[in-house]
Amino acid sequence: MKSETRPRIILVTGTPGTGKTTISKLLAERLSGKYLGISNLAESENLILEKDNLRDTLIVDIKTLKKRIHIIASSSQLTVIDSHFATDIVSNSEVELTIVLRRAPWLLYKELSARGYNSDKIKENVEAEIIGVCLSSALESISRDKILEVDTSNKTPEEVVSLILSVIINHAAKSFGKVDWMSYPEIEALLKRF
Ligand code: DAT
Repeated sequence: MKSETRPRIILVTGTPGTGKTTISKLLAERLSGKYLGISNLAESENLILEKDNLRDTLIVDIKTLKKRIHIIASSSQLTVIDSHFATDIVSNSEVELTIVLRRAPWLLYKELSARGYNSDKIKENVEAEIIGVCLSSALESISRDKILEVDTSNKTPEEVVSLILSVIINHAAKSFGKVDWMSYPEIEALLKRF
């Protein structure tokens, strides 16, 4: 009888600039898996429904995207998916682990400014990080025992990946909900910029 192993999917989510692409690629490499960047996939396969010029963001065809992800992930033993809306595109039952990357909002501000994002887009993303939008959306669809929150601030990508590998390989305890940016003194000066 042919034995069927279900393809493994690890989601990496987080506000833009928290380090998803860097960490997902490194993690996929360490686990000999496939890296799948959802923004690139949506653009290369023409799954952009419209451009929201006001928010400088893309509206994607989620339904078709989900089907494509399913097909792509089925062709590999392990896929690391990089997307800031990752939890909308893969269901809880398909996911082994969801990693929510966090980054201190004042560092995120620097990162997004260096990218040349406009001030409204910086504000939107920094505020989303402060209130933890990506963690909330992960909690809406992914079970709590599959969520790992990692603060990438002041760590190297290698340090972040070894922390994640200690959970995946050595079953180190996962946690989330410990990040509270509002309790840091830096937040006051940052908010005054907006
Ligand atoms: P995202 O995909 O979330 O937009 P990115 O990986 O494209 O983020 O960019 C993150 C930038 O920050 C990249 O230039 C690498 C840098 N960086 C510094 N420390 C990092 C860390 N601990 N983890 C991930 N990226 C880090």
